[in-house]
Formats: sequence, C-alpha cells, structure tokens
Amino acid sequence: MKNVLVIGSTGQIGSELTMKLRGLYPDGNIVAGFIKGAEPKGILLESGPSAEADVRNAQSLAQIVDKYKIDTIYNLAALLSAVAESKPLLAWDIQMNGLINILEVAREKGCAVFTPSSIGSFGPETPRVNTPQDTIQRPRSMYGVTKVATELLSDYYFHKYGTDTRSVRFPGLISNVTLPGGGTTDYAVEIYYAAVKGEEFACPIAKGTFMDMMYMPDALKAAVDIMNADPAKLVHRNSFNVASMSFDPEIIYSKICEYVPGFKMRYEADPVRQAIADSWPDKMDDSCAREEWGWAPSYDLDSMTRDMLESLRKKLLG
Ligand code: AKB
Repeated sequence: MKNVLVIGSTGQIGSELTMKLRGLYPDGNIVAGFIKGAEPKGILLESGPSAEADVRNAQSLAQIVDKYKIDTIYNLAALLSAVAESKPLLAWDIQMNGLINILEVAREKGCAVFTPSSIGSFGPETPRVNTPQDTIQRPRSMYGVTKVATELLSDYYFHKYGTDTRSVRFPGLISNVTLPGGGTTDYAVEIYYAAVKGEEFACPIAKGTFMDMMYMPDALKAAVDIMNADPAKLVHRNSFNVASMSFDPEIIYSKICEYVPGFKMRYEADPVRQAIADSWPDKMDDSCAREEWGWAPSYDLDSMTRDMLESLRKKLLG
C-alpha cells in the first residue's frame, strides 16, 4: 500500500484515516476523495492531493486511479443506519451501485479495496453474545442489507477475479475529530460532547441496550493492518468481526461521571434508532481477526473516556 484513494475522506473515519495514511506513507500519493459540498479543508486539504470522487461516477474514479497510480482504495462512502432508513433508495445507490463501480475499477486496474462492514450486518436472529465470525446475517435495516451485500460482493470479486478485497465489521466508532452523522451508535460520541459542554444529555437509546463500540485509533489500526496482513494467512476476507468494548448507556454515563461529577443524562427514546439497536448484537467474538492477522485493540472504556474528555476539552474549551 503506497498510493491510496480514500473515498469519503471528510467523513468520521476518512478525515482521520487519510491523515494517518499520509503519516505512514509520506512518499506515496494519499488522495483525499470527496463529493461536492463536503470538500476537504485545513490540514486535510493542505497535506496532500485531493480529488472529487463520487462513487456513482465510475469514469472519474478510473481517472483518479490512473493519475495517482492508486494501488489501494478505501471506500468509506455510506449513509449510516438511521439516515439510511429515511433514504433507503439513496443508501442503496451509494452503497451498492457505488460499490460495484469501485470493484470494477479495482478489477481493471489491479487495486486492493477496503469497504467496511459493520455490526449493522447482523439481525435479530443472530446470536447476540459472542456473535461468531460466521453466523446468521438477516438484518432488517436498509443499512444492514447493503452491508451484507457489500461483504458478499467483495468476496465475489476476490473469488471470481482475484481482486484483493478485505474488510472489517466495525462496531460503533467513537472519535473527537469529525462527528458521525445519522448512525444508531452516534449517542456514544454525543454524550462526551454534552459532558464537556456542561449540558444535560438526552439519550436516544434505552438503558440495557448493549452494543459493540470502538475508539477511533483502534478502528484506524484495524483498517490499516487488515490491508497489510499476509494474504496467505487469511481464511476470511469480507468481513472480520473486530471488537474492543461493549456497553449500554448506563455504563458509559457512569464512566463519564467518574471524571465529570454532576453530569446529567435523561432518556428520550428515538424509536428508529432503538429498533435498529435492538436487532444488533451485544458483543461480537473477534477471535478470527486475532488469529488470522493479529488484531488487538489498545483502548478500553476507561482509557478512551480519559482521552475523549481531554481532547474535547482542548477542542471545545481551548
Ligand atoms: C451506525 O450506527 O450506523 C454505525 C454502525 C455501527 O455501523 N455507526
């Protein structure tokens, strides 16, 4: 991996992944791909090349791949779970028509492709605790449908054409640089912003709803390590369970209160998000990722909380 196109570079994952890749591969072209209205700014714009990369325009993707001699594509273009429920056709267009464009370009030009899957690829019939790598995947949300199809299509291109597709099933991702937008797990980011701003937090997810979560530095490590893994050791490809912590709103709230005494939270149910969360696992088993490419997270809830609060205090309070 040397010359990389990050599609969706201004989003929650892309904004940090692009910078991490530029740090890791200073001699490569790490292209920040964006769509109109979400152009890169500041350090993301200034530290390397950028290009308009709409997944629905296969020709422009092929031109970027040629121009920058791209060998690896990170495809982070997606509508998250809650927003995909309100715009299912747009979610399908971006996540499926966009993906096949990327895979076709990758097949023709010989690029490796990472398109993340998610805990959203599971459904109500999936075993909830220690969810196995290979198990029932019958999601009820459009987001989940596209994630299962993404896994299958990515594996199809590998088996049929030898296209080097690999990926992980991300938990809810918690970060302090770019806010997520329209996800079911967004509450676990927003709660830290409320705590630092001294506001009461209105939690849209009910007490007792457990979901896998991960701090962004671990998610970035997973995204880089899977693409650098020895292919001979990969039994699976699309997509690996990766886990680091699982909690419900009460647990994250109590943890924040250890560092922000007096912080207040109330429950204000969001039926769309709650229905999605109720269909997702509590906690995945990620032993295949650990065995096949050495996955191991660095952060737990306590170390993430200390880092989130410190970073957000600097960012929001100066
Ligand atoms: C979402 O909540 O939609 C995402 C995810 C878990 O895939 N954060």
